[in-house]
Amino acid sequence: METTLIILKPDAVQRGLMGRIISRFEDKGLQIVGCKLMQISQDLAAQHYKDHASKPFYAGLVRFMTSSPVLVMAIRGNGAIAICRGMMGATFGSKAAGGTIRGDFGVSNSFNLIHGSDGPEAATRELSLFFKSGEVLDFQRAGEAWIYDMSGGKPE
Ligand code: IDP
Ligand code: MG
Repeated sequence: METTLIILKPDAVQRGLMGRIISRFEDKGLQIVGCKLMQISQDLAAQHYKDHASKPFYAGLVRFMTSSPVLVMAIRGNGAIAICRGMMGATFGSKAAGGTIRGDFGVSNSFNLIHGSDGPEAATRELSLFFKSGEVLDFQRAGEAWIYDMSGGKPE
């Protein structure tokens, strides 16, 4: 099972889209194992987006991400990282396909509603930036046996 970091960005929170976006992940069968509303500090934004520090959009991105509260989630599932990236859609709202979160809920290229880790290394790094130990929980869901076929001993 993989765990990925998802951030519902300030535009998603301000536009009242949290519930509808969370529902998509729950409907898919992914498990929310960590969740909190928080205001991202300058320092945390800089650490989170350090790979983008030299990009022309970096200053605006940090301003946006620190401007208003965000909802951060740890989301778990078999292949959760790639599944969440697919559900998010392309980076730019103007280009994201219908059926994706960015495609269905926004048109802006910089206010694009959601962040998701782009690989296992990023997921580990980003989860540790946003969640302290003990804030990401291990628990069994009542309906787990109907989410995955476990007859082969691993989730299919
Ligand atoms: P991703 O969020 O789809 O992984 P990245 O390329 O990692 O996309 O960029 C991080 C974030 O920076 C994007 O989600 C978006 O908010 C912002 N961003 C990326 N490229 C641009 C741009 O060309 N103009 C404005 N904002 C951008
Ligand atoms: Mg990225």
